[in-house]
Amino acid sequence: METPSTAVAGGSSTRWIRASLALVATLMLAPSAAPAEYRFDTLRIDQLVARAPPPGAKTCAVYFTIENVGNRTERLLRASSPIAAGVALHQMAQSGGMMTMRAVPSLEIVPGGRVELRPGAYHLMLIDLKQPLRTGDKFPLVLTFERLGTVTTTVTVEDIAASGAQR
Ligand SMILES: [Cu+2]
Repeated sequence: METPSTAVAGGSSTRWIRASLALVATLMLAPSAAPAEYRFDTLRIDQLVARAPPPGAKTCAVYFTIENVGNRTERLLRASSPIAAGVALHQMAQSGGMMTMRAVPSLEIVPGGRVELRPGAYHLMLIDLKQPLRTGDKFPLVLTFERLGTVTTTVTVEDIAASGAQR
């Protein structure tokens, strides 16, 4: 089977199960310093980082970018991680001069589009962390897309400065 590189264009017919396995294999060979970058069929997912939570915190924000190089709209439907009881998709927004956070049912990535999950905007939020997270730690994050199915990624914990009311 073809070994998808994390940065190079792959065949659009790659089945998601095989892609997931190959991505895991690729990841283990990747240098440990840089955040992982994934090519998942017609999606590019990169800069997967989590903000190091303060000691005792039970939540943790996760950021990354998704680019859709295909010609059909894709949606991120849900996410999960073995280190948290749940993972929610949130959006920060200005409301009456205050930053508020609200749950979003799904995240749409249009053809040719690029969505950034970043401080002050969209993010995934790990809820009820089962273990403390420190800068440099890595953990699995499973992303489920409407068309392509499920991909397992690895998130690196970084010391990211807070922005707005983001916790
Ligand atoms: Cu949040």
